[in-house]
Amino acid sequence: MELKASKALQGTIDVAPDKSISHRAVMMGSIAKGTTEIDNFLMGEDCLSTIECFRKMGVPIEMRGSRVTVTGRGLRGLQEPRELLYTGNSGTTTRLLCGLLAPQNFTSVLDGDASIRKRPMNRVIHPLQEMGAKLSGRDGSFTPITITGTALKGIEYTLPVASAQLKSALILAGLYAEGDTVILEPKPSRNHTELMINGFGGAISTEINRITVKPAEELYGHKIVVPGDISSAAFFLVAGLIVPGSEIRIKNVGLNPTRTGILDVLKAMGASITIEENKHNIEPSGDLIVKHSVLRGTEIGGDLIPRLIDELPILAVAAAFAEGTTVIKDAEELKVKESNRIDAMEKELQKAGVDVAATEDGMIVRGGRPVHGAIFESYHDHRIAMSMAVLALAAEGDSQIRNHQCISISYPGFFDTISSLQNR
Ligand code: SPQ
Repeated sequence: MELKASKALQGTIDVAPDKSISHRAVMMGSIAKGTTEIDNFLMGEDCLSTIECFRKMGVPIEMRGSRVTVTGRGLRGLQEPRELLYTGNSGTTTRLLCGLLAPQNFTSVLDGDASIRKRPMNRVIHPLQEMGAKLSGRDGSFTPITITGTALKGIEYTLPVASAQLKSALILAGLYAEGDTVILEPKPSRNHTELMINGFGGAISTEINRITVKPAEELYGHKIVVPGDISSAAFFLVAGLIVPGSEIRIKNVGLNPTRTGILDVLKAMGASITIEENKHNIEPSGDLIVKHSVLRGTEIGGDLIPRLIDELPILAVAAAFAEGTTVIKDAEELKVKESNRIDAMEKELQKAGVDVAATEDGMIVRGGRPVHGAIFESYHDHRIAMSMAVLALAAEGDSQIRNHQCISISYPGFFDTISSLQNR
């Protein structure tokens, strides 16, 4: 993909629907009784992998435009899949399914692509085994994972990492366990699973960092309207800030406080971003209006990290265009995403002339130097590809993004959205 320095980006856009909520809507809809209608579903490859897995377990799922209709089979109604459940590139599908499949009365095998095969699964395997689950992964902690369904018991478990995927896997297992499951989170992470299960009639309570899951009798299908993904809006927030003369309205973006760390950080960097909240649904949402701004460096760490974990690559791009130093710390989790996002961003930003140094748990970006175009690599990681594409819009000279097709994991229309802002 060839990209040039862009003129001002102007206009109103919708961004890709929320990936985390789309996955969960299919999962909950499948184990609920009755019909779940999902509007504005993300037709990205990761969420399509989730749909395929549930179809293989006998769940009728229809797709029409961006609407998905799931005919739920009830809490105990999934069927033994005849084939391996292929989770593609999706960590969310793989880890949440470990928790959901552990208490079923059948055997299943999960596997994904080359990137999934490298991502650690022991973080879900170990606590599920404590609950009595029978899971065995390649070399103990990688896919393929074989899951022999069995009865589970609730446990109290302190998460060693602030991971919404790990938390959600235990919550899903806890729905089927005997007794309560109590999860202690070191830092709050996205809570879409908790909100959605309660919306479907489950009983999950959260007191600060303590989540209690009551076993469920049955969940009931629901209508869900998926908001725009703030992780996808992030690319257009930063593009609007760094391309001179830009002004963009991003409509209907999910504003769950466990996901809005990027807004706090960009505002601390001096960004002009106005938020117009919509009427509150299960998940809050609203429009974001961003205007080109002079940015300054900042420090990003601590409790903020789980609230913006997927936005750190694009925040590193914003830091390259800011005056002064930005320090990203406490973010070692970036090493075990679709790629090692610390190493990948260090290498690619350096190609553009940015003063950046990777650290053990993040990176230091000294902004304000001229940024130029280059031939960038995606590492087959959608967020790296989109981050470097945004950098290219504000860099001097031409750029190329190699292996950019991975963008369809989370944002199939990404380049069309950019073009729509240039052709006004
Ligand atoms: O699903 P996957 O591949 O893990 O997706 C990523 C992403 O960048 O899209 C991470 F690579 O997002 C995760 C996120 O990092 C989605 C997610 C969720 O929906 O629960 C939670 C976060 O992961 P984790 O490991 O912190 O729980």
